[in-house]
Amino acid sequence: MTQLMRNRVVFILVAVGAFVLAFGLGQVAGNKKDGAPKDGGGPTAPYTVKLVGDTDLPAAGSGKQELRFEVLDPAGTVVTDYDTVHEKKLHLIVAEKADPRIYAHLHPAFSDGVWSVATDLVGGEFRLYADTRPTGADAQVLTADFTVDGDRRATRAMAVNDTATVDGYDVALRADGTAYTFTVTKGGAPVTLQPYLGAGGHLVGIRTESLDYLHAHAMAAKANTVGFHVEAGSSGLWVLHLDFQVDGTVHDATFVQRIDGAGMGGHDMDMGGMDMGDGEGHDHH
Ligand SMILES: [Cu+2]
Repeated sequence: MTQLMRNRVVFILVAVGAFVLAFGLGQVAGNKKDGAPKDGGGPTAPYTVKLVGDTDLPAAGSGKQELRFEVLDPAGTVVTDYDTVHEKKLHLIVAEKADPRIYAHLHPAFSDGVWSVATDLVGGEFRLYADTRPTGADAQVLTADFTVDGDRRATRAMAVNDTATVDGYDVALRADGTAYTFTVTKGGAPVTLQPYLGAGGHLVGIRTESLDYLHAHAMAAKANTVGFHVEAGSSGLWVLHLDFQVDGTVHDATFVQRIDGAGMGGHDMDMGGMDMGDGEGHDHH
C-alpha cells in the first residue's frame, strides 16, 4: 500500500467515525465484540442469551405465556450488571420469523439474573433480540428462537409501503439514500412527537428471511417529523418499525422497504458534503 493510499484510508476511517458519532448510529446485530481472555489466543466466545425453561410457550389467551431468559458472558456466567442505555438496561425485541411485521418492543423485569416478561403472542415461530450492554462490555444484540403453541396467522403478502396507519395516526415515510424521514399526522393535522426512551423516536429494522437486525435512534424530533440515518448491514427486504410517542402513548408504525445494505456497491452514502472518495469507506461493519 502506498503512503498516499494509506493516508486516504486513514482519512476515510476518520470521516466514517465522525459520521457515525454525528448521527448516533444504532448497532447492527452480529457486530459483537470479543470477550477474549487476557492471555489471548483462540477464537473469541460471544455473549449469549439463553431461554429459561421451555422454548415452546403456551398459546395466547392462556395467561401463562411468559418469556424468561438469562444473558451469559463469554465464560458462561450469568450477567447481573448492565449499563442503562436509552433509559433501560435491556430492550427486548420479539418478531415473528416468517413475518417480522409481527413485532413487540418490551422491557422485561429483572430478578436474580433472570429477565422475564408476560407476552400474549399468537402461535408461530419467533426470534427474540436482547439489545443490551453488560457493564464493561460493548453493546450486544443477542438472539434466541422460540415457538408459541396454537393457531397460526394466515400468511400475508410482503408488500413495500411508504405510508402506514396505526391507532388513527397516519405515518408517511420518505427515504432519500440513507436518510429516512417519517411524518406523523392525525386526521390530516400534524401531531407533536414526544421524546421516547431518550430519543425523538426509535427505528428497529428486521430483514426478512435472514432476520438481520438494526436499531437506529433519531435525532430530536421536530414537531411531527423525525429523521434517522439507516444503514443496513445487508441488502434486501427489510421490515421497519417506527416507535413514536404522542400524548404519552407509544405507537408502532410498520413499513416494508427494499434497502441496499452497506458494502454492496452501487450505493452512494450521503456524507453531508464530506469527500468520501470512490466508495472505499463502505465496508466498515
Ligand atoms: Cu426499549
